[in-house]
Amino acid sequence: MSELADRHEASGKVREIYNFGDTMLLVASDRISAFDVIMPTPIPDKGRVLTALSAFWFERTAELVPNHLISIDPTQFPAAARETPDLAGRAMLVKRLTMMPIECVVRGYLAGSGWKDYRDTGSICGLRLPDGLRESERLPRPIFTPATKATSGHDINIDAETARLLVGDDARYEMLERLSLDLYEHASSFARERGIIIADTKFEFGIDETGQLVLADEALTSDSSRFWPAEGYAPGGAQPAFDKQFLRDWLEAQHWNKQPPAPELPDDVVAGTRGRYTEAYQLLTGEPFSAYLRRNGVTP
Ligand code: Q0Z
Repeated sequence: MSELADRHEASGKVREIYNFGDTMLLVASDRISAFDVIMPTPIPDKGRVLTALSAFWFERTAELVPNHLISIDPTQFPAAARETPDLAGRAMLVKRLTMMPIECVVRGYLAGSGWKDYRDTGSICGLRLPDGLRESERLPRPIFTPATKATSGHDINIDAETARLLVGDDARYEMLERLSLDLYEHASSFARERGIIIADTKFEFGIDETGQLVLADEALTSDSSRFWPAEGYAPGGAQPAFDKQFLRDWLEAQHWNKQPPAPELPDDVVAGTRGRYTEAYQLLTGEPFSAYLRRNGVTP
């Protein structure tokens, strides 16, 4: 077994955590899920695009809130992680924090569970919204809609009172809300000018050794957010996902029953989906994804 495998700490659906004591390595794989099922075929560089986007946003938002990123440069990684070639560009060395027990979700548009809750109750997380809003409509202003990390499956929306109790400190809860709204405002306006609507996004925060709130996990990626192409945006129905719509459309046409195992993906679907991820990177950062790969020593 490799030195790295000995340090494995946790697995997400498409990511892994390795333990280095006060630091940890977050590794984004090329696995992709659709309709809540992991595909048997990876999307080359998908994990690198998501790591690149997180690193881009951490740099751009460092003036708003400190974040957990130490480095994506493998020469800065602990020895046990330095030599694993596939890690280049897809791994983040981060500071270990004490994580907050809520997911900090911000919604600027009415989609997903937010749309369903609004349609059924007129509210999301106890926040009353105007009547007559349509699916995917832009909200009068972005809203903070906390959720809890469900042990199995999807997050559970909670009201502010429940979230306050979980956080245990009103001032800290209000700081999480303010930071989340500020981050969303900054990132969504930046992205919108570049052709991407960030309909909603989920932040995770932790507390460092000095008691300060720190932005953690991945941030403002298409896995932690809904990215929609601004071109063709049309409220009144579901919007296509910037990254996964090509794959979803192909899967729908296969009449797959959405139970595992998913069908193997043909080369054109893999290439088309990879192209959506790299296009999102290029639109947001203004540089071709190949520049990120070269800068970070990723060799074919
Ligand atoms: C993030 C997750 C992943 C599985 C724990 N800086 C931090 N300090 C302490 N804990 C975390 C972080 Cl980012 C932490 N997760 C989410 C990520 C695989 C689960 F890559 N869990």
